Amino acid sequence: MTHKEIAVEFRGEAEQVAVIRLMRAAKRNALSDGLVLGLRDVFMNLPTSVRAAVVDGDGPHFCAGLDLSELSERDAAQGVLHSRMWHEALRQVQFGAVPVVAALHGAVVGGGLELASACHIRVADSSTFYALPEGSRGIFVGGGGSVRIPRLIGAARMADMMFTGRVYKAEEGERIGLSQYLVPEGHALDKAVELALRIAENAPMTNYALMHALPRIADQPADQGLMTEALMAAVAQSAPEAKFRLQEFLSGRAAKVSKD
Ligand code: 1HE
Repeated sequence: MTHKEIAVEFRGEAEQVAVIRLMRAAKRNALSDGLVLGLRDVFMNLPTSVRAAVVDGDGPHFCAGLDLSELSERDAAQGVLHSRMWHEALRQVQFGAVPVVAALHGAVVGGGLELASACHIRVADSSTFYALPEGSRGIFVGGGGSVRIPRLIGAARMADMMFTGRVYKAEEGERIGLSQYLVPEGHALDKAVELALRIAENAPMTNYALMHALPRIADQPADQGLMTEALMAAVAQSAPEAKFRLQEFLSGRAAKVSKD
């Protein structure tokens, strides 16, 4: 599946990592409807060789959010459908086939932050800044931001960003949980690919559990979460690959945990 504003390239000896890059730098990778649908299609049609993905943005900014030039004469019903289109596209990112690492730099704003927050890991370089300018544009988030962003930083911080136009710089973003990694300017893609290659080595059922069970367990009441955890743990450990990996450790052939 190809799209004129999305480049897809593969990394790793077995092409196990897909790098998916927004290619609309002249418009700061603003997400037009076509681009949102293109992202959905790319994530739905990744080759079976792919075990992890990276999302990147061409040019100095990751993504300027919704393409504001398209936000014109929508009525309420069209607005609902538009938001639901974003939800479906970003569902394919969060609950698609493989874990996704976002390589952030420059502006990660509005719908760009909604896209980043649908990814499983965020790596930011020091040029990154985060904002939710919806508040000052007279609109609300519509790409899943009100669900996903509070789970990263809390509803109070998200409300502050929208009430006051607060912009978080890269270091603050890492401190409050917008990114899990902070790297020097220009190094986000390399770090994201390194992490994706590492993720691609995991047993598929482990990655599946982290993508599909963990966020649902986190949303369940504790008692139900513990039951779901037990079921997921039993499924994961019964996979042949899990048995093989445990044997490798017990016979001294697998890497130990190391702090270096
Ligand atoms: C755009 C967009 C856009 C840039 N839609 N065209 N998002 C925002 O409110 C953020 C709006 N953008 C900005 O604040 C700035 O553009 C940036 C901080 C991201 C980058 O600044 P800069 O100086 O590098 O670029 P620029 O000169 O502002 O923009 C370059 C071009 O991109 C220019 O077009 P040109 O034809 O004059 O060259 C801009 O108009 C265009 N551009 N951002 C359309 N967002 C599911 S609901 C989600 C709701 C939201 O995401 S609301 C938040 C929208």
